[in-house]
Amino acid sequence: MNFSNSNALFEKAQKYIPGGVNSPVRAFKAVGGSPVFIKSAKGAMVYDEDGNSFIELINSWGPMILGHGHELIQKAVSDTLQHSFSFGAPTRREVEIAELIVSMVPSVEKVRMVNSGTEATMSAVRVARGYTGRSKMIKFEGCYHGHGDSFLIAAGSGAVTFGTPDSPGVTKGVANDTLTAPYNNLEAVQEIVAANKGEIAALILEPVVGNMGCVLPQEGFLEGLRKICDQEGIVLIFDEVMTGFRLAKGGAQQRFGVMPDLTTMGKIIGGGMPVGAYGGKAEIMNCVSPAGPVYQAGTLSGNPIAMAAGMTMLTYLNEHPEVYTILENKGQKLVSGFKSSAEKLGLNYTINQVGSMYTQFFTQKAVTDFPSAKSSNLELFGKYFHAMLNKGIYLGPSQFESMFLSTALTDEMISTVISANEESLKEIHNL
Ligand code: HOZ
Repeated sequence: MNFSNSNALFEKAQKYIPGGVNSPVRAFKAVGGSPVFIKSAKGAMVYDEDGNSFIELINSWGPMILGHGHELIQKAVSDTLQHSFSFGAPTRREVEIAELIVSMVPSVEKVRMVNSGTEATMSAVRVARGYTGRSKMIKFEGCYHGHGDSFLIAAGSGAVTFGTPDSPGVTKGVANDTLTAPYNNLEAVQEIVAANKGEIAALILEPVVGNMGCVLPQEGFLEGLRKICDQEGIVLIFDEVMTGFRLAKGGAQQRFGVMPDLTTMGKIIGGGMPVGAYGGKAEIMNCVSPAGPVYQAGTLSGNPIAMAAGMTMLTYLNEHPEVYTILENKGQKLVSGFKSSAEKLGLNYTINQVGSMYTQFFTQKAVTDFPSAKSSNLELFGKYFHAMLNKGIYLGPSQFESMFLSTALTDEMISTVISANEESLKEIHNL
């Protein structure tokens, strides 16, 4: 494949943009080589600046659950454009989307719209602190909750592959208030809570992790956390930026039947536009200004164009619950194809999958937490990534990411991906 236009753009980009990209994972540092510059996308296909086309499995890291350029969302956006772009004043659609979110996400009674998942998590923790009058927070090693200062401690996603999980610029004071526990380890959480009795405001986690690759909660883990939080008066926050509206209409909380106090949302909620949200129990959300004293605001929050895209996306998902069965089947079909190939080739890599999220880890260990995710052979992953790219399959350019499938991925495309995977495995293992 020829990538000369992408390479030239990257060369120029590095002159004007730090590292040549507006979000680190895109730079391909974790897999080597130079990033592909995307020109357009439709359905499950993306097209680059050199005229190459790819079946893609990241869907903008989650939002495009119905595939790219969905007609209904395009129409909603273009109709709304006729009425101008931003008012900085309340609109009817903000009320409608809030009502819809409350009806879809089981634990959410009130919701505030923001502009990204990062804003949502920063705000949710602030509210938890305001509500409890406590300062400390527990997060899990390898979970990523955006780039707010207090979350960049043992963070997953791009922060892992750049080898600086504790980012310079985060003060010791902030870092001291973030306590970290190993994922899927209830005992460790109990110990931290006991050692910091009465001081912990919030416990935040990805109920299914997407940011150390896809890692599932073990039986009883979420329930155990709920119990600890109830006993200790800690606000339990599920970061459902990735899992929300993806693993079920009501997200991971619906799928696993465990209710958090607060939920952070993003990605699908904006239909591809920059949107985030946080919501939860009315008693806690009533602390948010102007109802309460915890300040949080935004000129572009509830932006009409973004709300139109999000409302159309959520309405579609709400009215078409079969989407989740379709996605479940696609996920299972793809992963069982991968597993048969591995068996045929005498390989034994761990594949974690739940619904339309999956990661193939280049390790034989069961991946249940950050150390096991990090036992993956990253050099091999880089080779695999490029082998797949050259066969027209665009994956997330890091071992520590989940793939996200869309309804636009056809059975024929799934077969193509399975064959490309088998060929790529042969290639990287000289089989
Ligand atoms: N941090 C995102 C994935 N976990 C990547 C966002 C992007 O580069 O678009």
